[in-house]
Amino acid sequence: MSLLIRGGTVVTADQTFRADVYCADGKIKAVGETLDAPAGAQTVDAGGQYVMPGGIDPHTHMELPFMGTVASEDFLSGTAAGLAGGTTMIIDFVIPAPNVPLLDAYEQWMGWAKKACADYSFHVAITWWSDKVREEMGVLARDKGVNSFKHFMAYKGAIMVTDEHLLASFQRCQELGAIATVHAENGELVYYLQRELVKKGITGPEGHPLSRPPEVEGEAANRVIRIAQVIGTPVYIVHNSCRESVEAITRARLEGQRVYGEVLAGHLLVDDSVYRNPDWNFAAAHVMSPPFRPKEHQEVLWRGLVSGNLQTTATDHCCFCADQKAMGRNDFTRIPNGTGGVEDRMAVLWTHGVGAGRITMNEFVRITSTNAAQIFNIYPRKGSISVGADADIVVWDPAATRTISARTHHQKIDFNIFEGMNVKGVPSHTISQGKVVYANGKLMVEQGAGRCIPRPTFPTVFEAVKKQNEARAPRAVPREAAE
Ligand code: DUC
Ligand code: ZN
Ligand code: ZN
Repeated sequence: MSLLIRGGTVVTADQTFRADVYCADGKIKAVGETLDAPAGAQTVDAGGQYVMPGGIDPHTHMELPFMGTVASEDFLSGTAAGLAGGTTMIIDFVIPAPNVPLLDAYEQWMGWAKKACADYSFHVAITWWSDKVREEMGVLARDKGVNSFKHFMAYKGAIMVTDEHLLASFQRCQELGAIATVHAENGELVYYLQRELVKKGITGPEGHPLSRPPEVEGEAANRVIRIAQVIGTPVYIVHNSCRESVEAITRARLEGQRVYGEVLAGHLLVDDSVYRNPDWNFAAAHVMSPPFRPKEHQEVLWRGLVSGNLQTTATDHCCFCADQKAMGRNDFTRIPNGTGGVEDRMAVLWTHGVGAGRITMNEFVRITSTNAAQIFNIYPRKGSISVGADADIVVWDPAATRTISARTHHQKIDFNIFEGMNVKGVPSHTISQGKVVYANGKLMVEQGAGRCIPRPTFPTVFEAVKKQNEARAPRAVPREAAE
């Protein structure tokens, strides 16, 4: 099975050039100005279009059991929707309930993901702590290709970790050369504010953003950055939504700390007015954490991407339909948190990023694919158009348009936070492992074709951070030895 993508302009994180791309056996075999199609090869005409690395969404939650229900999008429908939008790989999360062994949860998620039609990988969440957790982190890192562990600083009484356990896990990450990722919101403050609001009779979705103001996110971001600094471990903060956390990341990066920041397509474009909509269902459909913010935060997020202080874009794709959201009809704290977006991220970012003149095409590739591949250590297998890379490619038609709608999207959710948005620039073809799986509006996916992509740990970066820390810290010498 071979494929020639002919006549397009290749756009990567650092170059734009005219080239054909030849793929066989799931890999890119040649990139050159005029390539001949071998006998039997399928051809895709990319004339007038851009040929880019397929998108990587580093933050999704397919079929997640959460807040008393299960996310409606499964691994097959979710990866298919991603492919329809030009995303060829997701990194999802194994989230063990407290006291559940990490490896049991990992196997459970692996079982669910077997039906995926595009490649995937897993971060694993640390929701409790014991010697066994410590040991299983090692097994996951060494034998299962897990190089990132997630920590929820919110969701008290459920999956939130204490600072004590966060610290223990960060130390273990440092030993293993695995990256610590964090949902940064102060869970105690959220819990306190939720109770206060409900006491005052504020029980509708308008209470959601009031219970999670930017200060709650900023405090947690600052705290976790300092914890990571003291432990001497790199840290990746997911879904930064506001000025406060972007400032914390920027400050730390200026100090030379290895801190990475992700932003969601939704936070760049949807603002908090949605929670004041008189239609309860509409407002509840937007309940996710962190919440959508007042408009002024959006420009800060865009600037974060342009300056490089934020490196990746994601969706936190975690779908709940109206009947599930209704669980919180009388109490906003019980509305399942989550929205969709895996299908729309690329088009929305192209339109409002490249189309609006905020970012270049190369920056688009960086923030939708290459940076995630580099940070999570799967580059250049993913995130590049180069010989030897996986043939995960999107052929992007910059002139084509689409109006986003829940009526026409492929996502398994009855709502779309970008409803009615006109996007200019959409995929004409998506290629996964060298096969055309989406062409001009038609999906041709194969259940189970997706593979779990191992991500090796990166101890050398960690050695550098450790040395840098030792050089900076005052020498810890016992008093007698110093005398
Ligand atoms: N936020 C959400 O909105 N949903 C899933 C988990 C999260 O952190
Ligand atoms: Zn989160
Ligand atoms: Zn999430």
